[in-house]
Amino acid sequence: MFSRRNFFRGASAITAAAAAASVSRVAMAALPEPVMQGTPNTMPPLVPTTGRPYNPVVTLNGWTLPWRMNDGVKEFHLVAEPVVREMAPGLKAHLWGYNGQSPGPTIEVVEGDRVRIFVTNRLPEHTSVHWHGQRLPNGMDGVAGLNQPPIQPGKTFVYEFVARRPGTFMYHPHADEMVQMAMGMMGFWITHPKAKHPLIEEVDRDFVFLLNAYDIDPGAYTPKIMTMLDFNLWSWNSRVFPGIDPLVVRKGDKVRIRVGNLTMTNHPMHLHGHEFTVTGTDGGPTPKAARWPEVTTDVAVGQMRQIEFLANEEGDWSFHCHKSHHTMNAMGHGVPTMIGVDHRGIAAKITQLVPDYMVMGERGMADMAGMRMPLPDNTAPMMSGDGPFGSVEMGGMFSVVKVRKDQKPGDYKDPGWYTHPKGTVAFEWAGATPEPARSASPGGQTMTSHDMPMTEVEVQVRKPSGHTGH
Ligand SMILES: [Cu+2]
Repeated sequence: MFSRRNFFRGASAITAAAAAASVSRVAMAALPEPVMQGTPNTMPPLVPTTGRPYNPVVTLNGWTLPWRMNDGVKEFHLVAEPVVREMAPGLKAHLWGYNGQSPGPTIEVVEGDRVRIFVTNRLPEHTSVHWHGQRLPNGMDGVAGLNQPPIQPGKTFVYEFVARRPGTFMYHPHADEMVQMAMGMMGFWITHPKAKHPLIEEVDRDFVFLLNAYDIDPGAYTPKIMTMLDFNLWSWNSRVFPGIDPLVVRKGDKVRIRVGNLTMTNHPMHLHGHEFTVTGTDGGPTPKAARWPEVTTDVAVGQMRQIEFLANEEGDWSFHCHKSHHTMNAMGHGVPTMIGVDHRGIAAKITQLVPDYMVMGERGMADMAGMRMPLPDNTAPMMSGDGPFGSVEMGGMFSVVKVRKDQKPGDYKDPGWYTHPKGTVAFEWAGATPEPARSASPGGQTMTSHDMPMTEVEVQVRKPSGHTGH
């Protein structure tokens, strides 16, 4: 149905043969050949050629791990290893991941499947894999020291269990996890229902990605692993805007987006142009009576949410984290608010002494997006992304849901920018501009004031420079 070669940008390292391979007697005792991925591009859905059928997901800037069937058992081979992940064009990070990328590949199985996962450790320290949300034997839960000895460098461990309940899950280490998750070790897991499920809708498009965050100094390549709150790269599947692919859908499609949060803070995920419902979590499908329409849903730390909507409004619709610091890249921090401070004249004088001097933020920060500042090598601009009307002034956790009526079923190719019908774009008013009405009241009068200063105090808005806690 899908042509792997011309479907998406770039070539896939996946060999279809690996997915379809059945196991010979000789190979039965051997490890499945690990399948590696060389590109951060969004790969086409991996339509199953063995095992029970299902409607596969699309991993944003990621891929699904092929498997082999071995006497009715689905066998996967994960390789934990250092990787170089392109987080956006021009920004490469030295991360730890699985099978060539961070995050690791998505694992897709069917409810009731017996699954065997070989995990080879090519990291410089021990690791383990926890299968977040799964019902499984306690000894397969992957907490090093508690459920199993750690997997030492160079060793391979085997995990085996039955995927008992359908849903949206993830995997990550439970060994030196502060370091290993800060370095990008994580992956998505989907268990598809084995038959029509009363609470699981069939959808036309099913996207998945993990929320993750890194602290990489501009010009550096390796994340700082001690950071608890003050990350400077807020990413989806270790990509930052404008490096995150659009979510391309056909008008009228039923769309599901599954999101898991492996950062250290919550992310209110916000979709423009459509309402959605949360149809499930890592705890399973949400009962119908407990669903309500939303346009933003918070994904707390360690949680997963699956949202669904009918894509019936054409256009290019923003989809992003609603924390505004999470939709910008490195350099968005430590800059004082200078709005309202008039630098005119001063900059010209300083420029005579320091030719590269630049005044930032006296009219807001939007100028930043248009500036071609001399950036250190290997840095994503703070706000960027060229849209059809100029810079989008975004970074980090931001992408676009592109709804098109002429997109073919199953086609994920980027259709380019939306062509707005005539008369449907906000435009500049050319007529007279009378004074707008303003409130005449100086403030609420519900209570009389007490102990207020005798003279009026006017405050300037300035963000605190120590910006922890966001
Ligand atoms: Cu966020």
